Amino acid sequence: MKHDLILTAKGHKGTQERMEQEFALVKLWEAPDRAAALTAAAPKIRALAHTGHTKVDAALMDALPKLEIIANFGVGVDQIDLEAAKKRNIIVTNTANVLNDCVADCGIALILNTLRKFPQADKYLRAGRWKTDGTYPFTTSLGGKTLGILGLGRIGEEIAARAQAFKMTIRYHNRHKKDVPYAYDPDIVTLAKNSDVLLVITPGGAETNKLVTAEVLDALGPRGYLVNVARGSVVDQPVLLRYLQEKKIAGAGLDVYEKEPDVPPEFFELDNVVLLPHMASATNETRTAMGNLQIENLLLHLAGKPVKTPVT
Ligand code: NAP
Ligand code: 8YV
Repeated sequence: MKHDLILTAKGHKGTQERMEQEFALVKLWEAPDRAAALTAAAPKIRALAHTGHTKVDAALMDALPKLEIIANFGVGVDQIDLEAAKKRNIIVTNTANVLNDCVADCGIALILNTLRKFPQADKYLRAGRWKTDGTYPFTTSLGGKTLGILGLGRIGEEIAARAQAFKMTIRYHNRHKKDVPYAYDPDIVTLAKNSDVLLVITPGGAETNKLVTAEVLDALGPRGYLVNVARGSVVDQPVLLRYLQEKKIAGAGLDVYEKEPDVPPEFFELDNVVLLPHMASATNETRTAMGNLQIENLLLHLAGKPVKTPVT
């Protein structure tokens, strides 16, 4: 007999197809009356699969009193009320590690594209300006520059490994110093002061809300670059926009924003920013691996076994 599973939103196609085979699936987003669908499902639902960036809050957990596990599609769980889950003894799992390589690749691509301005140069050529205006203006090299990583965790360490191949020097700041061969800065302003590129890859949520302030960007300075592959919430976005407009920092590369998918159109007018639509883990291989891990965690728990990637 198939286990019951509630899925909160439409997500990765292959993962949903597998879920349809493995479970008796309740598709919450398709229900014309969400509250009625929850009431109908509540007596049988022990497991919930979440995808996307909508909230999984205490009210949703209370609507499903038999809930034992929330399995997230993604490593970041800032949209899930972890305190509320803990109080109700609900296990939360994420998709840690299987996306490290792709997200790290994206971080490096943003560093490369932001400093070298390849997307802007591509636009320049397509607009016929090579012929009319001559060669594209010189850009900035990576080799010999210092990369400051804010959040040297699983993904941060992969970014550090790759950046060294580009002959960058690595520094970092975490709340806790690690046993790694990189210089540690005790606070973010010092890290920014010591870096040519400041790359953010912490979790999102209340604890990291607007860690990157005007003071941090001042420390980075007019020759410094900001790259954010973490969450939009970690950076003070209106301040960042103003600093880019006023050229108080040299440039930025962004994969994440404060209110996705809304990106303030003022960013589109700037030549010193490279913008991606939150796609760091979005390859066929990695999204399939994320879905498989999400399902593995659900099946393990429902078979009475320990899950593979719990959020602690
Ligand atoms: P992780 O292994 O838990 O690493 C997070 C790092 O951030 C840790 O080293 C942690 O060290 C540090 N950190 C946490 N809070 C901090 C704070 N207040 N100040 C300074 N450092 C802090 O997580 P991960 O697997 O590398 O993933 C990191 C995040 O990347 C995810 O949570 C997610 O938000 C984001 N992400 C984005 C994408 C995307 O598509 N753009 C994809 C995947 C992940 P301490 O605990 O010592 O502070
Ligand atoms: C995905 C992510 O965009 O893992 C994360 O934290 O941000 C990305 O991998 C997202 O989780 C898909 O819902």
